[in-house]
Amino acid sequence: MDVVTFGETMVLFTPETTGFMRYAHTYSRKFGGSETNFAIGLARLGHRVGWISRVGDDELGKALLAFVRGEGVDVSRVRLDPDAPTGIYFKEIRSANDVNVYYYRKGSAASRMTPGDLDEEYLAQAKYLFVSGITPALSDTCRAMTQAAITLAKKHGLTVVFDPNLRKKLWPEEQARETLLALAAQADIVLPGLSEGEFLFGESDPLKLGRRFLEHGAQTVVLKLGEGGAHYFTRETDEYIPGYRVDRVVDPVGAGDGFAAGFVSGLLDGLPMADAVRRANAVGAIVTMVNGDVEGLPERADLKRFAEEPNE
Ligand code: KDG
Repeated sequence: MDVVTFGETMVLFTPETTGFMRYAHTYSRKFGGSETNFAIGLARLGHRVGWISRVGDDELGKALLAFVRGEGVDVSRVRLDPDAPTGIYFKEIRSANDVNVYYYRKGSAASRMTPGDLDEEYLAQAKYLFVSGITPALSDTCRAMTQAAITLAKKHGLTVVFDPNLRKKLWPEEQARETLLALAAQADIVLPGLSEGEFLFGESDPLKLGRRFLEHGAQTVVLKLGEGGAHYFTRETDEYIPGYRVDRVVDPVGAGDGFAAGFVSGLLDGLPMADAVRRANAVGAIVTMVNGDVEGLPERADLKRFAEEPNE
């Protein structure tokens, strides 16, 4: 396994019509969750990736599991929980700039995960652990699991990649800030968006923000600037990498996970930091052109077409 991740994936219903969801009568059924969006992104680029989770032992949970498995992600560590349902979320796209998500996930199977859901041997053989700031927001036991995963990853020499993925609907702001800062301090690589950085450090200047994350503990920080691209910072250097122009954004949800997949894929391929960030920008941009959290994630040939990357 190159990468292991853990967290909740939900059944995603999207109205077939735009505008207020209250008027929608028909919905498409998809699946979405930050960590599987990321994992599927890596699998499409040919990497080996495993996902640890729980889903309900129900029809939707089985469909979700079959979907993620079918995308080439190892789901051997996912448990079916007979006592709790699979989480659901709705995505209302009023316009590309006005997307709302509505969660029905309280008490879901995944929110009942504990440190006991982690398999130490399984984690130990990977190179990277991807941690999303969504998991610690789900419950106290998920928060404990997140910390336990990082501790195990460090024990076994994995590189810990952390995306703060701030979701204000899930928890009180003060608790979110405190927890996400504590996790960022332990990660090797942090992938914050500009607004997440502002939320965590009260700093909006990208250059100062990048350095704040480094001082806080990370070895590498890649600050996501949306359409503007990204700026990476290491102990030695920093560089701004421009983004790609997208003709029409259809659905921005999942772009950050695609960005993370592109970046880690670049690192796994041994690319220099600037090129890994370029790949991250490309994957993130491609994702926005397609409706769905994962449907737009590119394969190597798509990346080559979009970003003139070599098609290895
Ligand atoms: O990054 C996209 C995710 O936010 C989406 O797939 C759903 O995992 C999700 C969440 O918790 O919002």
